[in-house]
Amino acid sequence: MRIKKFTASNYSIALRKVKEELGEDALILSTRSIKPPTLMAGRKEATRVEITAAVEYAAPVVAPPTQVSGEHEFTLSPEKEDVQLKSLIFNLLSQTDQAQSLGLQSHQFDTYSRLVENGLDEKLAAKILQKVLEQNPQQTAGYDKESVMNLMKKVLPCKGEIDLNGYGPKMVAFVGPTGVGKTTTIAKIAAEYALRRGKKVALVSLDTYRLGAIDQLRIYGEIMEVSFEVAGGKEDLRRIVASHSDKDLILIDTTGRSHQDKDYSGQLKKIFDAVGGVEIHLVLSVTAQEKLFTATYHQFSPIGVDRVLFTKLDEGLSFGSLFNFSVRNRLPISYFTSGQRVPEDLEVARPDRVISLIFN
Ligand SMILES: Nc1nc2c(ncn2[C@@H]2O[C@H](COP(=O)(O)OP(=O)(O)OP(=O)(O)O)[C@@H](O)[C@H]2O)c(=O)[nH]1
Ligand SMILES: [Mg+2]
Repeated sequence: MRIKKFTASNYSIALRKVKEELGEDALILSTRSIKPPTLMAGRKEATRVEITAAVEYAAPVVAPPTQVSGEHEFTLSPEKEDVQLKSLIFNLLSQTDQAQSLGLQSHQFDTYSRLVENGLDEKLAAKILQKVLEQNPQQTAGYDKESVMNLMKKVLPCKGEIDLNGYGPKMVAFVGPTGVGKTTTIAKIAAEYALRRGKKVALVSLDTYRLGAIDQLRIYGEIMEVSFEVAGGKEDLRRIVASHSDKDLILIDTTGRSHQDKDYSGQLKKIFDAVGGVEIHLVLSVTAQEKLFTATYHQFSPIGVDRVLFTKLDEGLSFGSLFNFSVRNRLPISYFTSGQRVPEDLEVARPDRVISLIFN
């Protein structure tokens, strides 16, 4: 095993040096940026990057090693190799926490960086790249991105639009934190089914908690000429559902609550259990942190969350969290919303869209 550090003004150049000297099979152990220590003669010195790479003895070494300033080479004696290497890798890992040490090859580094920069979990990104490599060990940089995109599309669960039962009303409830866009999204979905597809739709609000919340959905109902009802509890909901047995779709709005409100999902569960067969869509805004996605999912999981719906794509900055969350929890995505316009800013979730959000 030969290990060497390469420094350059940017990652592409450093990576090119790695490939030129250690070959395509070089293993990236770590990367880091090196900040200049001082301002030199009034001119700001540029930040440099350092890549530590390794290659097996047998791997093709394209050019003989040249000692360029800032590059250090060290070869380990075979006897001590294992112990020293493990300790070296351990140190590098604890210093840099770079997922390249998870076995990625140099030509995968660009794709890996892009995924991680866009919020994909480092371990998940490394796993995907490793899988791609396993499937096609001969691959080179040119094919890398495309294979990764294809694999990501395959693993991302999307269930598409609400599937009507065909018999009796399909009931769908939307739960989630405050202000993520539950009510607005319901109005968009109601418009899609009632106005565009000519289906019979009823709107029900369980949101008696917040002043004005009922009016918000009531007004949408009036504009669309769709029935609107308010349910104060499970008896109300049972009665309302029975009186709308002719409908194709009943959309149920709920009050947004903080993830810290542990009792809330228990209360909702009792209400939904009273009618049975309610499909639950967890509504999350992509502007929130991934930690909040997880906390909210735990909050509502006692009800039995069936789908996740992501709002405010138009305000999102990175979309890897959306992929991480859906893949980790195997929770299919139903819709995306990307603006405040009703009904325009609604789309059925497709893996292609997520992948392009992450890569572009
Ligand atoms: N930019 C953007 N804003 C949105 C989107 N969806 C909803 N909003 C806005 O987010 C705000 C809150 O929307 P609501 O539908 O009231 O959210 P909610 O989840 O019902 O809120 P609570 O009932 O208070 O929990 C409104 O100003 C909406 O117009 C979206 O996709 N993008
Ligand atoms: Mg609301």
